[in-house]
Amino acid sequence: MPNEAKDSEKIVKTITWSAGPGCHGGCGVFIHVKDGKLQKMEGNPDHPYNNGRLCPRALAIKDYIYHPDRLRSPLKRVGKRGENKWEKISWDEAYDIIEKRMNELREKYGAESMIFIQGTGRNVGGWLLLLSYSYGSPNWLQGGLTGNSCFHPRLVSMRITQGDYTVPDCSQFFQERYDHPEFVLPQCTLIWGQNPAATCNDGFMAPWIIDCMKRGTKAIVVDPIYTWVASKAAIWLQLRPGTDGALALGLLNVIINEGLYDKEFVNKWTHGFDQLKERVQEYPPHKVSQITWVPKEKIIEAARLFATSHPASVQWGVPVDMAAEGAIVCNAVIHLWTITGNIDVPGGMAIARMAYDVPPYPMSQEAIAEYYGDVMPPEQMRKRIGVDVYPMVKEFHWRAQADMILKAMLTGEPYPLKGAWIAGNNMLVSAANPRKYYEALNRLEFIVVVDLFMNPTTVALADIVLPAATMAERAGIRAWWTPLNAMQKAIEVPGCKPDEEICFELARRFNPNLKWKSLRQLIDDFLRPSGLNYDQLKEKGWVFPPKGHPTAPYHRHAKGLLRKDGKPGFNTPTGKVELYSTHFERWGYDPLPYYAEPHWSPYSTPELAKEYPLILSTGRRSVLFFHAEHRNIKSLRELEPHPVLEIHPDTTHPLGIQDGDWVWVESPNGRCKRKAKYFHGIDPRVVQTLHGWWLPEKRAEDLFGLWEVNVNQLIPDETQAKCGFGGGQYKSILCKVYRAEEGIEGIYQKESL
Ligand SMILES: Nc1nc2c(c(=O)[nH]1)N[C@H]1C(S)=C(S)[C@@H](COP(=O)(O)OP(=O)(O)OC[C@H]3O[C@@H](n4cnc5c(=O)[nH]c(N)nc54)[C@H](O)[C@@H]3O)O[C@H]1N2
Ligand SMILES: Nc1nc2c(c(=O)[nH]1)N[C@H]1C(S)=C(S)[C@@H](COP(=O)(O)OP(=O)(O)OC[C@H]3O[C@@H](n4cnc5c(=O)[nH]c(N)nc54)[C@H](O)[C@@H]3O)O[C@H]1N2
Ligand SMILES: [Mo]
Repeated sequence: MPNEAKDSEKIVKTITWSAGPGCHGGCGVFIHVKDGKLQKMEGNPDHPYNNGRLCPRALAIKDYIYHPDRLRSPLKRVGKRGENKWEKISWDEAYDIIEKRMNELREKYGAESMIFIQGTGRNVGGWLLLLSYSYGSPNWLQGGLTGNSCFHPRLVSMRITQGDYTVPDCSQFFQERYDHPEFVLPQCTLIWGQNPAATCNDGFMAPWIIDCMKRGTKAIVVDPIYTWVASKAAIWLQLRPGTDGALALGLLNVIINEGLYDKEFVNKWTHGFDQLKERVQEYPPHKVSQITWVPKEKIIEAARLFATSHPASVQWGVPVDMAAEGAIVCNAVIHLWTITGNIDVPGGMAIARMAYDVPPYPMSQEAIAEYYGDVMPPEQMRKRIGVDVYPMVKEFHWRAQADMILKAMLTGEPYPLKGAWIAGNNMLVSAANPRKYYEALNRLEFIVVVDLFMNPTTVALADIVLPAATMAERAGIRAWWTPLNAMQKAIEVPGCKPDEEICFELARRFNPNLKWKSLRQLIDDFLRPSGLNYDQLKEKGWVFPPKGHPTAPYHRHAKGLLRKDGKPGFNTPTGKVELYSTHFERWGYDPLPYYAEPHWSPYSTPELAKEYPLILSTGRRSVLFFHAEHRNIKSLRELEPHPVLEIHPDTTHPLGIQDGDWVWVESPNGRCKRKAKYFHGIDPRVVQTLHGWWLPEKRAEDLFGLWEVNVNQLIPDETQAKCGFGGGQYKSILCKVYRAEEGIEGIYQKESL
């Protein structure tokens, strides 16, 4: 019957976020459903975020959702940890066990003994916050990331120096995008340690940069690798990994000494220019060239192009955070766009606030107090690990400090930790020094892991595993900058539940006085500032804040739209962008930017460099994988079946290594296997490899070959910056490379498909 067939088919309009593509993005999509099953997902051409485009991971979503290995029932461990022996249990049973065990921990050791660990910015963190606060623990964090070295150094540095977060303006604040009359095309974009061909990071769709370049924006690329975008750039600055701070100070030196800065903006809206001018004299181009290996002439040329282009912007990536003293490097880069007058102007660095101030989850101490203030008493909040050591953690952040959590698990200081909830974080793959995490987490009495597949972390550590849902199985909202979107549920996969349902159910059990009686009530409450409820938003799909709204661009500092007191200026103590940071001064830190060498380098540890002569940068993203995800999706894996090491032929020849040979890559911290891949676009003194490798095709009992392929074993932990933000040495360590006698047994063979 044609009608019946039609009734069983539908097209659901939603956006992507989290499991499936895995990413931070918010691409508009149509999900085609037949008989309750997803048939395909395609880009929505009207959605202003992606305008119809999708990445290979989004296009492979059907293989992900209906993967035969997907978890479809809660599991209780019955063997020893790591033995991979499980019993299927019902959701009610799982909730009861969790409630009982976590209540025991709370009574015996205090709620703070339980830590709540998320991975990167998926649609998980906010729900974890709800759960941890309802249970009574302030120890919510992104696990394994030494120095919180992703996004948060940039986020916190921007809040401290300029009072707000900024992003390159690529017309993303308007439905009409590039055609909007107020938008101005950037003349130049400095693409700093970001690879737009592979990654969309932090609520920003990287192809927007390419859109602008196609329309005439010139690019300056700061990258040790000759990437696709470097090949299209006006200038490519091939720096030594980890020397970003020196390069930023060198560029500032040229711009200031040649008088190329925006004098009017600097005079009116910045604080401490004279002190900055004095500081950058320590970084003349010839000295910066020695540090960074970038020719002096190129530094000068880039500084001139950036400063004389109006408007101009900076699209930066995670290597900046991961430099030694990452937060300080962030400050130096912020000063580049500040002194050239590019803040809050069309085509420059647009101030990005959550659309309508609707948070995906509260992202400041004030917002947390507003939403959860009556959930957790202040004396409990003060137990958050890190607040008494790092003023930036106390005043400008809301999570526990990751390195101190690791230490606490191992030493019991400042107090013992006894349990962990891990959601959306394959820690044994993604953490720095994972063997230490393995030892530390194994000491905990009770661990719940919420994930979609078995992986090294679930097998090695979980006592209870809960099967999570993909983006297609979830309803909710998303406002990571703009627009404000409704997410709609298209399908259900029996046995799986979304993080929000799991966390809400347990939050209710741990705190019967929770002010929201249902998830819908909570979402409607979060949506309040927009004047819409969920049903109304769903009807519209997405909405932009209107012109003149404090969360819409431009020139808000001049109009008094940024500060709570309504005065013109930026949301900082001086009301200006602080080139000389009054907060840093108050905390006893250097208020001006400076350069610090990587933890290990040919210059900071010359003795070590004799044995480990190569510089290793890890974790350049592949468009096919999201961190440790997607190695089990055949259509993606067959395009990149093996973990490779990008290495210059001049480096391999003396070592007797040929293209395609298996090699060991080793640092003082550990070693892993890689397949050598000749690459001429890299300095012969540098090698690079992807992180995130584990081998789903291998035995779970062997943790899926984890200790053979995980490059994070080479990376030291506790290299955090002085202020606690930045310094994870993922992008610049020392290593040596030598032939491996054997490859990896049982590794995926493209030919055997
Ligand atoms: N497909 C995909 N997308 C992702 C992710 C993923 O795993 N897969 N991960 C997401 C997450 S959490 C993040 S943080 C972002 C990260 O994405 P990005 O911020 O783009 O960071 P990376 O891909 O690590 O590195 C970007 C570029 O920096 C270069 N680089 C390496 N070392 C250095 C250095 O020391 N200095 C400089 N200036 N450049 C360097 C690399 O060669 C690379 O081309 O991507 C997000 N998006
Ligand atoms: N060597 C090296 N290591 C790095 C980096 C690097 O550049 N180099 N980058 C670091 C950075 S920037 C980051 S942000 C971290 C990221 O590290 P993580 O965020 O820990 O990333 P994954 O290791 O992929 O773990 C994600 C897990 O979450 C599950 N998952 C996905 N979506 C959902 C969901 O919606 N709900 C739940 N419950 N689970 C979900 C996936 O199946 C997967 O097992 O890695 C860091 N590690
Ligand atoms: Mo990240």
